[in-house]
Amino acid sequence: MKKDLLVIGGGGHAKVVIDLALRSGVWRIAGVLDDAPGATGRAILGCVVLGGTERISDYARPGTAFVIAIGSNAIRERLQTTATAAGLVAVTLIHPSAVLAESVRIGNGAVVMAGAVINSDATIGNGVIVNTGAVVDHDCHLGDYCHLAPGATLCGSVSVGPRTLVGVGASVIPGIAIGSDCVVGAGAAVVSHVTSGTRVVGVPARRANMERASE
Ligand code: JB2
Repeated sequence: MKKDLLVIGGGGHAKVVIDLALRSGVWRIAGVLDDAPGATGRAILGCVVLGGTERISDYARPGTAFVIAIGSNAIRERLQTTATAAGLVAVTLIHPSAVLAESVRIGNGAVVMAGAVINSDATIGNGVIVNTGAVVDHDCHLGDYCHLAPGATLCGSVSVGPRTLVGVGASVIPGIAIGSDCVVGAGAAVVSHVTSGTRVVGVPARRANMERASE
């Protein structure tokens, strides 16, 4: 029998997460919660937005499975922390076409999208997004609520701090440490360590203004 899954967030990322959950054959979408004005009653891939997160206790009992389907690392962290504190259980979703080595350890509420590859002894934190076609090589560590955007590549033994975004198509050479709350710009080639709270762009990647952060 399929199990109920509550999806929190109702934008573009939610479409991908809902497809992933349904594809597993394990989950039935119990509903979507989204705080956007006017979202209630809308359907996303046939799944109805029940209301906003302020009404989470109306829709979920302790033990209810949920996933945060929002790309913003900070919002995903806040909502996963709140829902977990309320007794809900964050589930991890892995697309059947993703390839994960047996020794990979992966946290609660993480999602691994189609075509991603995660190699031996990599550790993936809670609430992480390993997006479509991203590569995480051996011994990498992704801190909680990171987002590895589509096509990003981490070579071996790279560490990425909590809430850091590695942008679409970016590459990171082996052994690099990227701090927390960083942004690595789209297509960047990271060849030296990145201090927490900074944004780097370009080839080779250099420090830039945080205000222009984007995937
Ligand atoms: O506090 C919140 C909240 N803040 C934003 N609570 C709840 N329940 N929902 C919240 N949201 C909702 O997240 C917004 O109402 C909106 O429905 C959704 C964000 O949608 P958007 O399509 O703007 O972004 P996304 O997070 O679904 O997707 C982004 O990240 C993905 C990883 C996009 O950049 C995608 O292109 C990207 N693939």
